[in-house]
Amino acid sequence: MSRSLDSAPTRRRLLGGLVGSAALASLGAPMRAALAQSTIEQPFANGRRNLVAYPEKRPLIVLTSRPPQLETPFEIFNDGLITPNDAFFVRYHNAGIPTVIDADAHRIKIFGNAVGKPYELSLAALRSEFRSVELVAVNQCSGNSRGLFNPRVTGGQLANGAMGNARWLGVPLKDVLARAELKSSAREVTLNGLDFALAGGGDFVKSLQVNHAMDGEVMIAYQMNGADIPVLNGYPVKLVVPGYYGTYWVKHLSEIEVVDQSFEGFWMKPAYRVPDNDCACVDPGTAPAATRPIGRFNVRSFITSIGDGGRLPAGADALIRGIAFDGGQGIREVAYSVDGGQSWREARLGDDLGRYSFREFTFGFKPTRGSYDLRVRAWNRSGQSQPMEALWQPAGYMRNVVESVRVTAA
Ligand SMILES: Nc1nc2c(c(=O)[nH]1)N[C@H]1C(S)=C(S)[C@@H](COP(=O)(O)O)O[C@H]1N2
Ligand SMILES: [Mo]
Repeated sequence: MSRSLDSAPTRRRLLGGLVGSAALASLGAPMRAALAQSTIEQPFANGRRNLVAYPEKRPLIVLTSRPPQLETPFEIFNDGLITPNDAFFVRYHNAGIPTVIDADAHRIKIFGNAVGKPYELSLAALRSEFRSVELVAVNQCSGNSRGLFNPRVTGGQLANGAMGNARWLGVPLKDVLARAELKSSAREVTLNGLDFALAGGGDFVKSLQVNHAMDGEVMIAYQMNGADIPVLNGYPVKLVVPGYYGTYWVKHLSEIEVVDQSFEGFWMKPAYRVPDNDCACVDPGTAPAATRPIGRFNVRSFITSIGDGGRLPAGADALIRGIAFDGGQGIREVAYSVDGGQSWREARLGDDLGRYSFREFTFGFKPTRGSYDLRVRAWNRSGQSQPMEALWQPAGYMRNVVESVRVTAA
């Protein structure tokens, strides 16, 4: 089965003009009006951003239009623990994104010098010849919150919306690799998708250590929240690497090459590396002595029910809600403070959708008139937590400081 973005039932097609400046002409009057009128103020980097509805998406914050890079407006995280497909953020590196995807014709090639039996896998075979698994997991861009770095760093000036939590259905990568009969020399598994570089930078190819690729959790997903994966999020199949930064979650997956040496393509080195020390950080303005590929998420927590500058009624009980997550240990505790971190109490945790999922927390308090500095801080099951002061690194990755939400009760 193939699907179409312009809702014709046979093929999935991204509007030809989507990624160019000609795009706006093809977006139609309502969308042009939305572009003209709908903006959002971010608290950094010449804060005004456009909200535009791309195919299969509701209006999202535009970072770049070619290729599309879209951020989820933060209020949406208060609607529920699962991020809707049409609100999920979009990140691409290269302008050569696929505009027509025929799922029937799509093949995933499994090959390489460390494979005994190379083969090509159709989606029909992926769905019918392998056991499927389901998992709720957060995808988060390495550069989520980069725009909040101080001192500032170059790169997409994101607020906190380059993340999302979805229920993924797919097949363990391990089973797909096993059919190719890996040789004992297998060292890394490289992953490539249909998109390509139009100028510089090189094709976006990522790599995992073979034991990670074979851990049984890394998955080739063909559904997201019970539906086809939106084209902009990787239709018809994307790699899901639970607990790891989004850079490994290769979209439109089409080539899996198993190799007997270390893969050092541009997007593994020099891109997407962090200081090779415990905090993955350096003194502001300095460069790390050594780096390693970025890995698992650190611990984060966010208040979602009210934002910085928000108002609460004085003298009434306020229920504050938020989300916490980590790289896969699972959240053990969330503490909250209403006085800027001087005193802390324990928040209530909500439903557990699995250790890779957002975890809800709530707490109540009754403000009198005045201002409050709300903070939340999470711990995972191995005792890792969030720093009280922001850490810094030159690429602007892995921000996880305890954030401050200043509200007024009146
Ligand atoms: N094919 C392809 N896959 C990709 C990328 C890309 O540029 N091309 N970017 C990666 C990065 S850095 C991120 S953060 C995630 C974002 O996933 P999403 O666009 O579905 O939210 O996709 C990853 N997979
Ligand atoms: Mo990313």
